[in-house]
Order: sequence, then structure tokens, then C-alpha cells
Amino acid sequence: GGTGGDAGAGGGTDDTIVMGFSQVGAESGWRTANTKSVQESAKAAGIELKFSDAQQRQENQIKAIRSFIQQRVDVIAFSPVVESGWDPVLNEAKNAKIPVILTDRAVDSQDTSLYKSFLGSDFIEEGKKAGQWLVEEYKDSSDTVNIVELQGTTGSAPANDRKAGFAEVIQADAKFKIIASQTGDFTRAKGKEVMEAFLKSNPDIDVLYAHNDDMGLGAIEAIEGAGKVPGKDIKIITVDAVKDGMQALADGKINYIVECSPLLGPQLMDLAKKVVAGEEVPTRVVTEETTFTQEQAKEALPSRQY
Ligand code: GYE
Repeated sequence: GGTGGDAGAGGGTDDTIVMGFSQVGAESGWRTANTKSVQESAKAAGIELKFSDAQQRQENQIKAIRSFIQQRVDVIAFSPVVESGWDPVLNEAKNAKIPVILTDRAVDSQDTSLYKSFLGSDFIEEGKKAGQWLVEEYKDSSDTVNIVELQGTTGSAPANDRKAGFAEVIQADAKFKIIASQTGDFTRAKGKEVMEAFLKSNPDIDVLYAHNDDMGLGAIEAIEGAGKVPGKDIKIITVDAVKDGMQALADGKINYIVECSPLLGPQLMDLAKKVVAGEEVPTRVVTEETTFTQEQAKEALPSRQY
């Protein structure tokens, strides 16, 4: 283990790998499922996990990583809340010869020697899939389609990329107009609050694109509160496909969900073992995922794990 003992690589008195893991927070159903996956897989892999919750604050993550370095863990894994500003602390880990694995979210560091691997989804692709559904849905109409967008946490990789991928696809047709776009911080409460404001200032919203299920679910409450029918008066596209989102999709309140898998634990532990053993690992591991229509959600729901 990495507690500073004298048994060679990694320190400690046995061969147990110690992983320091800095989680973003507990902002969404996705995050809860991700945390569970990481904790359960660490146990199954015999890896000792030092788990730290950053409550959506970069400064807390930097503190946690510094503390992992001080404790001389064998490997550090973290899901960076935002993309920028990581070079100093990642350099500290590198100088201490502690390998780092990025999980779920990316950093924008130019120096890719600062981490061994990045395991997670292709968020640009997810945004594109959301846009492609919309293009298909409105292919027979030439009327303007007024879209409002609930963005994820400002500066986070999934917010940046889901926005960009979606915009790239819909900009091919001028009838698609994003009339409002604001962050809902990936939470239900904020999703509801911001959607209420959107509804007040825009009488004619056709589509909501929410960067995750939770914000979409909050927005559904706002839409119903305004006397409109979610899924009909306002069509809704979200990302994640957690249980509550899939239920709303099966119930007709959401129209389409782009899947983003939170079950990264097993692959993360596998990467960690290899990295600690000094083996080569791929610098990018992309999660495989699909999309769901209302009919597909009804079929998939009973066997959904999260
Ligand atoms: O989509 C959202 C969560 O980083 C992919 O973070 C993750 C996102 C996920 O809060 O629900």
C-alpha cells in the first residue's frame, strides 16, 4: 500500500494498491451511480480506495490531490469538475512519481505526460446524437424550431462538448434557433429554476435540450407548473439515461435520451493495476454507449442497473 512504508514501489507493507479518488460531488443520479461503481469495483479488485467528494469545487479537488500526494498513494484518479487549471497540481503528482488517471471528464492541459490515461465518454459525440435526433424529428417541417438549452456545470468538459456537438449538427439548418442557453449546474433544482425563467421570458419554446437527465427532470416540473405538457408542448432531449430519466422517457415526458454510462469502475481499476505495474495503457479509453427512444426505454427499464 502507499502509506510510506519500506516495501519498495508504492511503499507500505503489502502489495495492496492504494488509490486516491477525487470525485466531483453528488450533483446527479449519474454521479451517484458512478461513485457506487468506483467503490464497488475497488473492493472487488482488492484496491484500497481513499475517496474524497469535492462538492463541485475545483479548489477542493486540488486539496484532495495534494493530500493524496502527501500520503503517497500508489495512483490518483479523479473526475475534474472543470477542464482548465490543472497543470500545477498535476505537475506535483508527476514530480512525486504518482501516476494519474482521468476518469469521466477531461482536462485541457497541453502536456499529456501529466496523466496516463483518460477513461470516459465522448461528449461531443453525445451532443451530436442529440442534434441528429432533432434534425430527424423536424425533417418534414420548415417552420422555425425554438430551442432552449440547459447547460451542465460551466467550464466542465461535458457542458462544453455537449453544447458544441449539438450546435455543430443543428447549425446545418437555419430553422433551428437556440433562443436561450444557460447553466443548470447538472442539478434538478437548478434545472427547474432556470427553466422557470426561460418559460417566463419565452412564450414559444418548442424544444428543451438538457445536458443531463436531472436538469431535464427539474425542467419537467417547471413546464408542468406553467400548465404545459412536457414531451408534447415542449419536446425534451437529455443525456445520461439514469433510471429516473428513463422512467420519464417511458412515460412520454422526455422524447429522447443519449446514453452516458457512469459504470466506469471496473475499467478504472483495471487501468490502475496496469499503471501501477508500469505497463503501457491506452491514453484514451472511450466508453461505449447508445441512445433511447420512448419505446426503447420501456423495453430497457426493467433491466436497467442505475
Ligand atoms: O452527464 C452528469 C453529471 O461528467 C458525464 O456529470 C458526467 C456528467 C453527467 O453530473 O449527470
